[in-house]
Amino acid sequence: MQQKIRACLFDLDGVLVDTARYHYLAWSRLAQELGFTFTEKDNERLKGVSRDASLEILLEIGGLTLPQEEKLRLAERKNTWYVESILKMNSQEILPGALEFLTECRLAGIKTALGSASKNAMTILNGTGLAPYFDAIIDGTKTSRAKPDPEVFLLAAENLNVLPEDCVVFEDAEAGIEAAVRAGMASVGIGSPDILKQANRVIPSLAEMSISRLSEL
Ligand code: B16
Ligand code: MG
Repeated sequence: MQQKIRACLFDLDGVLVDTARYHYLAWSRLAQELGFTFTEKDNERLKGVSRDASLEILLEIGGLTLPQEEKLRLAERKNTWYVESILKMNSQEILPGALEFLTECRLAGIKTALGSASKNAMTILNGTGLAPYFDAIIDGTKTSRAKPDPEVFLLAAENLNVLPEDCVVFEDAEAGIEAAVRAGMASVGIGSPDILKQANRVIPSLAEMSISRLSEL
């Protein structure tokens, strides 16, 4: 894959924690209020997608067209419910293998960064105790362009003072893998090889990853 890996960049939802179910609970509650059903299958379309873009998809599913002001109000309403859920998170919700691999990276001198679309990433990192494992944290409050734009990962590399070609991205969303490719970085998909086709390698979870496996990439 590359000569030397100097940094590992991690997506949050779907890689380090599973917050998709909290997003789903909040979006489906909003859909119910608006008078339609939002299914778990529909929720798949929102993974890795920004909050505003997620609302657009939800409204499209419900066949609704609303003024911008109303959309802002609805996104805020959904976020209030979502934040209620994530404020209750603790370290037990860290996905298998994540802490072990982050620890291994740091011991090996490989830098670590978060690269998430979420504007609530700090709440999640603080609640789960993950925050101290990162040398840089780039989230939705620091970026203006959503994945598949490479901005989030390029900013992370810049913050770490590492070249893009020396980074590996860990991502569960197709748009996130595309962002890594566009950033000129290697990528490891977490999930299904049928969906994450552009990744250099796909594994079911970080429990399948280690520094020695990283060097085999
Ligand atoms: P927020 P990631 C993404 O997180 C989620 O996968 C996506 O479902 C969500 O809409 C997005 O964050 C924005 O989240 O509403 O908290 O700003 O996978 O990029 O870590
Ligand atoms: Mg994700």
